[in-house]
This record gives sequence, structure tokens and C-alpha cells, in this order.
Amino acid sequence: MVLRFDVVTLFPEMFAAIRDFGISRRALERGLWQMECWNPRDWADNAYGSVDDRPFGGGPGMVMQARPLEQAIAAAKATRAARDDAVKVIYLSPQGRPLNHRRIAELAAGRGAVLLCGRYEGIDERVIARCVDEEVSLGDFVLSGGEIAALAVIDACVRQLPGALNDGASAVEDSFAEGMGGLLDCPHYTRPELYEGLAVPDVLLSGHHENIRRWRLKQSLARTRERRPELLAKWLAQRTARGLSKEEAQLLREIDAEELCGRESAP
Ligand code: 9D3
Repeated sequence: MVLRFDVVTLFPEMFAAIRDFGISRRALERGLWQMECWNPRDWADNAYGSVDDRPFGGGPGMVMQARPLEQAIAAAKATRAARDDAVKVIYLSPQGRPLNHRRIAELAAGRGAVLLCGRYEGIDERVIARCVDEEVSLGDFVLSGGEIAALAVIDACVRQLPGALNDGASAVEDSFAEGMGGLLDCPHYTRPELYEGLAVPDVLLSGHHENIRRWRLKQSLARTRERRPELLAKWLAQRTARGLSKEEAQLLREIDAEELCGRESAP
């Protein structure tokens, strides 16, 4: 059974962003994943097609009503049940657990999920009580609804699928994954060699693969130390358990000595 996302959303058109573009589009064409959107408006119980109402207890904004949401979720689940393909219902919500690579990798390795997108102030709490298995957030900032979070979840999962990425660059090389060992990526350059007075670092033009590898690792270490010290601490803790390599220890000493940080002009 391929990875499949059923998305409950008032704005199914937004999902063209992954259906019609880039890596996710190609993977869809290759049959590596599937997506279907379910619009609660199709289950509205009034002539206006409205699916929201004012919050009990007063206050600003509107709340998505339970019935149309539950019926959309039920319809999504029913198509999956027909294939014996039950999955979790994940509500994208500011109250959810912040998403990370581990959860994405778990989802990508499974059969997918029903992704529930809220709008307005949120959804009736009884839907969460009755239908939702998990609440997931993108982090501590305010979006206008769950759709962009659902798009992020799907995009991040799809690029993990074997065969989704074109060239040798595999998903495990992404920052935060195993490949880079939890370090940030190094800087990248392409032609021209000189751009607006800024040159490409000589080492990258040298053809000396060992020096290039060492420079990139050093840049990754320096940037991670500068921008994400908590990530470097985690990386070091893992490394010191197994043993920091001589090269890694040497590079970290060099970085300390040089006060090297990603940007030349940093204060
Ligand atoms: C009273 C404060 N509210 C409005 C400013 C709370 C609020 C309600 C609904 C804040 C955001 C939203 C819509 N957000 C999402 O649906 C959402 C979200 C997010 O806002 N940030 C990070 N991750 C996510 S996942 C879904």
C-alpha cells in the first residue's frame, strides 16, 4: 500500500502546491504516493454551505462545526477502510506537538494519515475528542489555518520516499537526518566564479576532493555552532559517546581559534 494522505480542508485548491510542482509532483506521477481532499462544505447542512458558527461563551471569530468535519473525516476513512488501510487522524493545530524529522520519517514509512486542517479560531473540541489521534504543530508562530502545515507534512514525507529524489543526493543527507549527522548544511556555490565582486572559495575550484570534504565539514560545524548551538551540543553528545574523530576535534579547535562563523561580516 503506497503512502496516501486524505486531507480534510475548506481550501482543496491550496494542495495544487504539492500536486502540481516539483519533487512531489514527479513522485505522484510515479505512483509513489496518493492524495485526496475532502471538503467539509460538501456536508454543510444549510443552503449557504456554511460550516462555521459563533463560539459558545462569546469572543471573537468563528469555530468550525463538528458535523460537517466528522462527515468529511468519515468519508475519507471509508475509502481507506475499503482497502483495509486504517490510519491516524492528525489535526494540524497550534496546540499540537511541534513536528520534527523523527515524526516525518515515521509517517513516511507508514501508510499516511488523514490530515485535518482547521480555519477560523479552530474546530469544535468534540471533533478532537471523538476523531483526532494526534495534534501536530509547525512551531510557535501563527498561521491562518492548517493547510500550509499539512502541505509541509506531506512535502517532507514524500521526499523521504525511495525513488522520490532524482540524483544520488538522498534524503538521508538532509540536515537533521542521519547523513549530515545533525549538522547544518555547508555553503553552496555555482557559476560564475566571480559574482558582484564575490569569489567562490579557492578550495572548491581546486579539484582536491579531500580538502573540499574537510572544508565542507568545517563550514557545517562552524555554522551549526554559530546558529544552532543546541544542535551542535546534541551532535557532540552523540559523537563523544562513540568517540569524536581526530579530524572533528581538530576542526572544532580551528573554528574556536578563528572564531569562524558562516558570515564574513557577522558581528
Ligand atoms: C486567539 C489566538 N488565535 C488566533 C490568532 C489562535 C489561533 C487560531 C488558529 C492561531 C492560529 C490558528 C490557525 N493555525 C493553524 O491552524 C495551525 C498552526 C499555526 O498557527 N502555527 C503553527 N502550526 C500550526 S498547525 C495549524
